[in-house]
Amino acid sequence: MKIQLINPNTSADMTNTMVISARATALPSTKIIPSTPEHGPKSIECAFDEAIASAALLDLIEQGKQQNVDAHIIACFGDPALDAARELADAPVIGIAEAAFQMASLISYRFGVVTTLSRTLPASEHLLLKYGHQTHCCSVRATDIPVLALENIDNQAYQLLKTECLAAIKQDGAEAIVLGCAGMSNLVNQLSKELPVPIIDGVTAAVKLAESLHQLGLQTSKTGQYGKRISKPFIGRYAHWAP
Ligand code: 5HY
Repeated sequence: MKIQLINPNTSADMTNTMVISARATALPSTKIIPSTPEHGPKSIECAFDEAIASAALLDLIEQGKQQNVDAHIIACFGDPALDAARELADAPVIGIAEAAFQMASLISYRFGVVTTLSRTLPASEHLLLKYGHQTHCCSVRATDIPVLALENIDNQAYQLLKTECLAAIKQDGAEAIVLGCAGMSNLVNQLSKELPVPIIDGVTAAVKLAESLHQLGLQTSKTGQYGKRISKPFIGRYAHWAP
């Protein structure tokens, strides 16, 4: 199968990191096709960044469609434009936050989320509510490590991340930890060795969910919410979305 792995921010280094994690997890027969926008913020850390990144992301979903991919992954923990992408795509579209929450809820009764900036905590809380996981999530913690600092994470930042994971486990009762950024996918193996609970990275969780849906022959439902978008004139720089 072909999986389009979209990094919605414009950091090519971050795309490379997640591609390595995805390829290491995918079946040998799965092809991972990386996709990074040419325009937009270098990292997505607030609602403004997310709004600007979303339009470019939808262009990438359309490109993936033209390449006949079998699944699209939106590899940013805010799951930007996920519903819009599902309106556009026929193949499954998987957001890494939703994928990680789903996986965590299968293997733990209560899980914690450890993310980057405190600024992004409400975004994670909002997604937990939206997806109905709030009763099983007992902890949402920030490290205040900026997304781009993860590209070359130093020991001090790594220890900070580990400390917050431990606090989620010991103080908040987390039985599994969801890592709250696509740029943390290369840290999951080391953290898994050093922490006493399962550690879940959304990128690799999304790859395995995409493979499962493909093997089951399941596509995005085109009835109701994810039905085709309403056809209408679009003008200016968005004219390519006109019928
Ligand atoms: C992400 N931002 O996964 C999110 C994480 C965050 O550019 N890639 C980003 O901190 O919200």
